[in-house]
Amino acid sequence: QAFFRPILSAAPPSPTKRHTKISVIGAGNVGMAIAQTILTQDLADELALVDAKSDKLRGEMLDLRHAAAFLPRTKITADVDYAITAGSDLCIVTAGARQMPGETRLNLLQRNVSLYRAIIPPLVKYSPETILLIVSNPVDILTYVAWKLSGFPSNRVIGSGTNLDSSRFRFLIADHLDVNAQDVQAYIIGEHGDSSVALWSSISVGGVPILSFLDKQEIAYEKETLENIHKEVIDGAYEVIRLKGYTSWAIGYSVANLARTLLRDQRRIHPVSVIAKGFYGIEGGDVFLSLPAQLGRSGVLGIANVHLNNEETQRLKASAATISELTSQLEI
Ligand code: 6V0
Repeated sequence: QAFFRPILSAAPPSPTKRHTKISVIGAGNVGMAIAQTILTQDLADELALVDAKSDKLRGEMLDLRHAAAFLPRTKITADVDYAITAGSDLCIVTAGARQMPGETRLNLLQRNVSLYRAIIPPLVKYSPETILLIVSNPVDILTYVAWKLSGFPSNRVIGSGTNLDSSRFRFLIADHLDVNAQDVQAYIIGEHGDSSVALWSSISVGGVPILSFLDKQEIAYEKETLENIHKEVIDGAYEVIRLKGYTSWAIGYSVANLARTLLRDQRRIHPVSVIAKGFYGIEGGDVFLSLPAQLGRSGVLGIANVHLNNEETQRLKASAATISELTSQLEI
């Protein structure tokens, strides 16, 4: 006998109510931080996890399932077989090889390209309409690789890029001024890494443009102070890795935030890795790097035209050249 006696007059579920499915590839520190943030924020009806290590994967799945009594209802599945990802609205890829002692960045990159050859085609096969959100490092180049391997239009392949760097930046500015980081509008764009570009000229706090405010009030500030804050953003990841071995919580929140904007069609602007040719004077080959992009249910909707001063434009072009140089050496 069924636990519930069905009420025959109850209306069937509305065909317009969408079932949202997210897949996370790579159940390591970053993948699991993303998964748990997605669950607590009620962003999906179904969450599928894929990893190459079956025991670890099953352990993570059971551990999350055991929290069901405290979470919004989400179906959680896990398998080494990509069939489990079928029909995903969003696939988040965090799988990546770790750098071996003495290994060059290019060599690591080439190993990650081989890994992506095994990951991207089955994701595309099982979810031809999905949005790919790339997190593994070097994220800008791997987003390019994922775009090439998927054959998707570029608006459906996005790298988490400097969304995290920008959040670190907003935290540091907020801390400096003793305000709420959510009231600080500030972007880091370009490469997720050492050549990123801080857009000082467009920072505002509660709608007040900061640098012109300081100029008008004749409040002196050192350019060095600004450089140091940017340096702290770049060094932030290295410091966390030195102290705890990996980064996880901030990237987890940052990626879940992107998932919300994409799947709930929030049309918010995020600095994420997108195809950059033709924007902000970036020419040459196809290169992915972070620009302030408007995101929604169909992926990248457009690129915001934030004002860049001359120095910022030059730095962005140099960042594009750095990434382009590495991309051109790849065998995909
Ligand atoms: P991790 O804890 O080693 O997890 C990686 C996972 O990938 C492991 O569980 C592996 O078993 C799995 N994996 C390896 N190969 C495959 C495969 N072929 N198929 C499926 N799964 C596989 O690393 P961690 O989670 O700490 O980092 C993951 C990646 O995210 C790394 O490349 C980091 O550099 C990158 N990050 C990117 C950030 C960003 O802002 N874009 C931020 C933090 C980390």
